[in-house]
Amino acid sequence: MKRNTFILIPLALLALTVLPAAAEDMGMIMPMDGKVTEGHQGKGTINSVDAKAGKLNITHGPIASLGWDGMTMDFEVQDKAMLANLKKGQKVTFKLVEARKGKYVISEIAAVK
Ligand SMILES: [Cu+2]
Repeated sequence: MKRNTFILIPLALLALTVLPAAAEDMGMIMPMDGKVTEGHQGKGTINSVDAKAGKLNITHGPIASLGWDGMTMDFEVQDKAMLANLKKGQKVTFKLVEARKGKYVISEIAAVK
């Protein structure tokens, strides 16, 4: 009995120290720069920007992860501030997240140099 206790207590302490460390590691290997985070990557060209409405029209290429063909369509952005430096004719890469069932909005967007 005494022997088991000596083994179990160190094991329990080990589990308590290892588990939070593992969770922290996972956070560290998933940078928040949009490259590894969840979402669907798209590429396209801006046709128009409606900064007031938080919308833009993009002609985008196929987005394989969504099974989308290339098309021209309107997108909403998560934050209107994202549109500040974007304008017609710019080539962009963007990331889509599902805001609600079947409704995809742009969570990140950047002009391609
Ligand atoms: Cu589309």
